[in-house]
Amino acid sequence: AGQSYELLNVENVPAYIAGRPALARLVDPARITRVREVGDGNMNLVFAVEAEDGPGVVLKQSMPYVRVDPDWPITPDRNRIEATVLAAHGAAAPGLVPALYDVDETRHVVALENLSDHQVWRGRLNEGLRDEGVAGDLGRYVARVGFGTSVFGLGAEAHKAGLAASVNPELCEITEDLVFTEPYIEHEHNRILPANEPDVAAYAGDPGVRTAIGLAKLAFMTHAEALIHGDLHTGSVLVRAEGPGVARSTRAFDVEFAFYGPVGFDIGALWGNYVLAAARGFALGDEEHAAWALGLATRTWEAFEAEFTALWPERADPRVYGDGVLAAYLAKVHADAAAFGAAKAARRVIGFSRVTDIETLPEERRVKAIRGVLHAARHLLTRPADRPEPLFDRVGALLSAAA
Ligand code: SR1
Ligand code: MG
Repeated sequence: AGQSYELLNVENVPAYIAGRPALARLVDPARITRVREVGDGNMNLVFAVEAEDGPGVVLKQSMPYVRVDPDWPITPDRNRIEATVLAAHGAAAPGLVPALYDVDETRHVVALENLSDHQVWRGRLNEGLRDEGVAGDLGRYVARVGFGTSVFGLGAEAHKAGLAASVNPELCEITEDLVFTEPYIEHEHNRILPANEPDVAAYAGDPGVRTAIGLAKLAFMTHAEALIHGDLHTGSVLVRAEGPGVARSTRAFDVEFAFYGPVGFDIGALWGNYVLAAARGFALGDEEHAAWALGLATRTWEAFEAEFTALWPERADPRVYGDGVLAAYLAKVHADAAAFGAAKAARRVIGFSRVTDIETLPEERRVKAIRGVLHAARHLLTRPADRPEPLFDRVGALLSAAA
């Protein structure tokens, strides 16, 4: 794809910082000690900048294409969208996203808080580490954003303005295709191990699954409830573990897929990734870790429900939105999350963009883990009305049986 602006690299980052007054005040270009390319996502370039004194900075630059596939054009304006959303999420959920320092709409760079003392949660889960409190922090994050950017939190006028300012059609189309369409059709993006072909055929060919996925896609495309994260998997979460003299810190990052969508999509993204983490645990014979990972679904849900309920008295129009509406809305988010969680787990074992939880397993174990994930996804799609405990008890039984 054509590109009319200079990309960052480890050599030109100091000069870039020198040319941005807001950054040069934060990091003296002459005192930079190290620049590392640390991006491990599919989309962007990410550089961590360390300085002799001070906390440094992270620079994230969007190209006009997908990082892992330069033949796939995509708007670099995703970078500006990310900055706008980060500011809104930072206001709604202080301390749960990285701080935003600078936005460069010409070279499509955002400057963010350097969180090098944090690690990506997916990696920690893969190592079998159990960070207590993170799932609850994320439930609170989704609740604060889900309330604070909604009609409930903003009132009618500001909600409409927020919605109009946050349309993100190209990134939404990626999700519509990769999560809700491609895994259910023959597509060149799909990669299926021969031993899993019958599993995928049974899952994607199930009429109940197909109807539930179709309805989930419709909800994703039309339910403009709040300015959701839009890609809240465990690789979009940074964690600093609690230790002597160190407080736990949880930050949701990478909000470029954000748009006004259904709040259950963010809860579901977490649930789907807990299922993947649990499938890995069962495949490796670590039932204890698998059970812990599945228990995170309840931790996230309970924290979400408690925080949203605590915010409810602040709602804009209590004349109409009474407590019956709260109960019914929470039930809707829960049911949505089950379907979205299934879609998010299944896409990672059928389609484009895989996850290390599954991909780093030896092939024989991977086949079983994928089978378990598809059984679990089918259950989540066809029994969405259950509460988390029984729903995820059954999910655990299905994952364990497949392993
Ligand atoms: C082009 S790859 C896009 C995927 O990576 C992101 O993390 C999202 O999950 C998206 O579906
Ligand atoms: Mg990402």
